[in-house]
Amino acid sequence: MNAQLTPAPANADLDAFWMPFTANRQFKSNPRMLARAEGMYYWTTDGREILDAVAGLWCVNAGHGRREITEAVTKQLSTMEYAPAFQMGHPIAFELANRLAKIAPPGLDRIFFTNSGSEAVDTALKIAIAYHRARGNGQRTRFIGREKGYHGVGFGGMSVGGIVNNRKFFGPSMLPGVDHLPHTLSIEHNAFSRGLPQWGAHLANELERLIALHDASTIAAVIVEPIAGSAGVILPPIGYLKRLREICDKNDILLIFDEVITGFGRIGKPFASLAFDVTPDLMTTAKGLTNGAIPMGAVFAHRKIYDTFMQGPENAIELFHGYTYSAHPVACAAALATQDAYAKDGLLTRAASLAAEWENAVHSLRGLPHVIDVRNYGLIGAVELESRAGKPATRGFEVFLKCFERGVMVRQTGDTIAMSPPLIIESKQIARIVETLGAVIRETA
Ligand code: PXG
Repeated sequence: MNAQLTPAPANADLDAFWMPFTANRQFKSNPRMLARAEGMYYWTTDGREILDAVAGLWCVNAGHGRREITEAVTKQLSTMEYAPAFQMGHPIAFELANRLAKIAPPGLDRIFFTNSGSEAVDTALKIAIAYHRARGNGQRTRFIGREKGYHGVGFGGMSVGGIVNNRKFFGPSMLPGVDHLPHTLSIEHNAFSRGLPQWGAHLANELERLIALHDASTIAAVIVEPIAGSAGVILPPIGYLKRLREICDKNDILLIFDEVITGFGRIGKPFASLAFDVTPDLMTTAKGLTNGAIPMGAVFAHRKIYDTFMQGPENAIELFHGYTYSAHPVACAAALATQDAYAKDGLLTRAASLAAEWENAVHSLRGLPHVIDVRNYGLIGAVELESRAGKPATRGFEVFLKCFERGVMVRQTGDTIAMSPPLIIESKQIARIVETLGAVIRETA
C-alpha cells in the first residue's frame, strides 16, 4: 500500500502553491500531506492512516475511491472529453438533469449546471433578478442574506454571505442593495440542544422589518443555508424556515436555499428542504453532487421560474448566463455514477438511521473542559470550545492539529470543531472520532 504513495515534495518546493483558506506559512513549516484515499480513510504521504470525519470538505458523501465513479469518468474521458453546452447538447447532460429532477424538492425540476457552489450561488442570484425583470418587476434587485452565512466566494456570494473575514478585506467591492438577517446561533438560549433548537423562530420575523425598511417591491430574493456549515454549524430553530417561507410568499420574494452542504443525504433526506418540509424557489448544490470527484454545481429552479423565461422569440437566448464547463461531460458522468452509488447503497437516507447514534456520540463530549456547546443534525456535528482570552481560534486550531496527529481529520472554524463524515460511516468509526476528539479536548488547556 505504501508503495503507491506519492512522495511529499521537499519543503523548498512548497512556495509556489498559494493555498486557499490556509495559514500558508504555518502549513508550509509543518505540512499535512494527503496521498491516497479509500472508503472512510485518507493516507498521508508518510503512510499514516487518517479517519476522515469531514468527507473531505463536506463532499465525499459516498466515501473515497468509489470504483463506479472512477470507471464512469475514465470511460467518458476516452469517449468524449469535452463538449460545449452553448447551442449544443450531449445526452448525459439531459440524463443527469432528469435524474436530479426525480429527487428534487417538489417543483424544482429545472436544473442549471455550474462548476462549484460559488458559481451555483451567483447563478441563482442572477436568475432571481432576471426572473423578476421578466415579469415586469425590474426594480426587484435587492438581496437579503444572513449574518454568518456562507455562500462561496464570488462577489455575489460574498456579498450575501455574512462571515466577517470573508468580507472585510475586500472593501466596498460588494453588491449594492444587500441586507442581512440576524443569524440564529444562541448559546445563551440553546446550548447543548439535541437536533433543532427550540428558541429562535421569531428571528425570522426580522425579515418583515427589512421588508418594511426597503419595501418588498425592491427585494428579489432571500438566501439562507437551511443549516449553516462554514460558520460552525448553525441550526434553524424549530419553525424558523417555515416562517421565512411564509413571509417571502406574502411579499412575492423568492426564497433560495443554499444546500451546497446539506444536499445529497447529509441530514437523512436527499435535501434539507425535504427534511424540513419547506420548499424554496431556487436551490443551490455542489459538493456531494459528484462525491467531490470532479468539480460540479447545480442550481435547481422551480418550473414556474424556468417557464417565466421561456417567452419571446423562439430563437432568442432566454438567459445570458453560463460557463464553458457547464454540464461538462466528465462531470456529468461522475455525477450520474455518484447518484447510482447513492441509490445502490441507500445513502440519501442513511444519515437518518445513524442520526440518533451520532447525536448521542457527539453529546457525550458535553462536560469536557472548555466545551460550551454541542450541536448536531443528521450526520453533522459541532463542538464549540470557549475561546482563549485575547486569542480566538487558537484552541480550536490546536485541537484540529492534535486530532490529525492522532489520525482523525476534523474541520475547525474559529473555536468550533465541525464534523460531517462520509455517509457510509460505521459505528466503530463514530466511536473512534468521538474518543479521539474527547481525548484531545481533555488535554488541551
Ligand atoms: N455555499 C455553501 C453553503 C457552502 O458551504 C459554498 C457555497 C461554495 O462552494 P464552492 O464549491 O465554491 O467552495 C459552500 C462551500 C467548511 C467549508 O469548512 C465549507 C465550504 C467550503 C470550504 C470549507 O465549512 N463550503
